[in-house]
Amino acid sequence: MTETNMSFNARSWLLKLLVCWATLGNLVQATIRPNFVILMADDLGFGDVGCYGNDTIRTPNIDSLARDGARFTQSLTAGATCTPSRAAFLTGRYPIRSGLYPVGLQEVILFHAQTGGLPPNETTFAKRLLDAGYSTRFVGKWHLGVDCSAPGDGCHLPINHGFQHWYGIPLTNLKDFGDDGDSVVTARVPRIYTYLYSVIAGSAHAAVYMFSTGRTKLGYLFSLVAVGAGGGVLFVSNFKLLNSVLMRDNEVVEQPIRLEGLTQRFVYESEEFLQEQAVTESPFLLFLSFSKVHTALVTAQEFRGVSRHGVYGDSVEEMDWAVGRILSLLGPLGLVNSTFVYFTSDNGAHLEEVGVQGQRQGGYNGMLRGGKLMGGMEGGIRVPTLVRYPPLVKPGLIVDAPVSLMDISTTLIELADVHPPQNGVTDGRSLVSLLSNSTNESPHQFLFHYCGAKIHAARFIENTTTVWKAHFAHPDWLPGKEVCSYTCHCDDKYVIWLEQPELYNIQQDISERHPISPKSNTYRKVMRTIRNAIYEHSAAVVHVDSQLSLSHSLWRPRYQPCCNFPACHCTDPKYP
Ligand SMILES: *[C@@H]1O[C@H](CO)[C@@H](O)[C@H](O)[C@H]1NC(C)=O
Ligand SMILES: *[C@@H]1O[C@H](CO)[C@@H](O)[C@H](O)[C@H]1NC(C)=O
Ligand SMILES: [Ca+2]
Repeated sequence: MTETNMSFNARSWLLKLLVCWATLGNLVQATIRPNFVILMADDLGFGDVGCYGNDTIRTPNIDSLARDGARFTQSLTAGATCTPSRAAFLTGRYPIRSGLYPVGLQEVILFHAQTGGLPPNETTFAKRLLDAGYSTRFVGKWHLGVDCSAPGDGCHLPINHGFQHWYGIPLTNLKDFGDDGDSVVTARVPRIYTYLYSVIAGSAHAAVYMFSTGRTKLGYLFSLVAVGAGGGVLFVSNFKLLNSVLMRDNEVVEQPIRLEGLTQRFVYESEEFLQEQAVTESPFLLFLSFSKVHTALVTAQEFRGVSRHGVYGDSVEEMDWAVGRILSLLGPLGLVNSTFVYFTSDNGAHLEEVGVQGQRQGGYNGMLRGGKLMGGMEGGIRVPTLVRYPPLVKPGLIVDAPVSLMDISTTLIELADVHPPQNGVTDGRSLVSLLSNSTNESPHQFLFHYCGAKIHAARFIENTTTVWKAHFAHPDWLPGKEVCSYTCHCDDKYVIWLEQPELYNIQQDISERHPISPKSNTYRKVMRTIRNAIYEHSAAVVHVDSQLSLSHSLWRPRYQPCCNFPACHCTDPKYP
């Protein structure tokens, strides 16, 4: 054999080996499908946990994910409040595409007996994983609707969106569900009772007058208005009874919810599922969606007064305990290496949240401007986000590239090796390359920061050191402050559209304190690029009707859950 021949053979042998290795790699990838544990906090701020620089709050378990996995420094939700953000998270699509945008002042689903929610034709990642053979479970807060077109059809519930079973709150935790008399309705509309009583009195008077002067049609009309307003009084004053509901699959199991110990129940339900799954062949998806740290801030007895930040801090620490319980179970079950753990928050901290005595009850967004419900304000959309998955992610990895919560859908689908395409446009991108540290570039070039149906801000990711953020609109903050009276709104009446949009290099100016001069070439060039991107994106968004429209949001008594009618009172028999 000549020398050339030999080296040729060696080369072809090496080539064969490489091909073989690559195929084997694919095979391994195809056969080992990871389990997924998704942990989602509610309203947890960017500055509320230890691994994001908070040195007075104790979150050792959440911090352990940063130590053992990846910490994202620029992870963005697709909405600055619960319902839209969660819809986008589950579908990998901007909430405008599924109709989860407000048309008035109702930014989220606020009560049970209405018909809006995540439409059944949307495909969640849970649905796709279920179709691919995953066991799926949802525990905790849903907040994406209940019924569509018949009382009790449960068509918006997790059970219709890819989860085999679920246990939790269809709505959200609300101040009204606590015991201190605080109410989100009266916080938003402080004089609601005065209004309603005035309407009742006024229209009753008018009705009497109309009847007495023989104008019976008008008389009936005014009577109807009076009765409607009376219904309003009943609804508002019984808000807790009517909406504090806990479900298992399609059944109401508790009303009103006992908030004390609820996190413990969520943990227990999750542990039960993990234990079942550890002995089965099929991979699983567990979505544990905490009702913390949204108000009402009620913790179990053993977490009361433990933190240095009042009842809010206690709630953060209780949630951290819960995260610890889940993580520490994966070890003994032998699931650490096969399980992709993701922790995030659905939106940033609610800066205006206060308790009955006016004490602050919202979280902290660190160096970021603004908070929850402020559309494109950074504090409302940049959230703590961590991933632990030992086969892919090296411990202590820090990812500075902008990513979106919408990316999780695509990432999970890729890791699970699921192929059939999703219904409609996907806005999420895979994070696999960032997580394996084979790139430090964002998978996005643009991200649009919506407030309701309108884009209030946008990001242009030029390269790893330059990320531009343009603001087109601001909330109409209280004079001299960067907060609204209780919540900001997306409705144009409550928004200031800027004549001169503001531009920042947010990669270097995290607090957005140094706007780029509008006179500069950079400003003109970058703004042109951003405007073009917005134009192209918006032109391609197919209109769908709002799920938060008035017609969806009228109170429908027939859709009202009520266990042990007419008491509307029951206690989950599993947790007596
Ligand atoms: C830590 O979080 C608490 C609770 O939100 C907040 O009040 C405090 O300012 C934060 N501290 C630091 C140093 O970030
Ligand atoms: C990133 O883009 C900016 C603005 O165009 C440019 O000044 C900078 O050199 C670029 N950096 C890299 C690493 O490409
Ligand atoms: Ca939230």
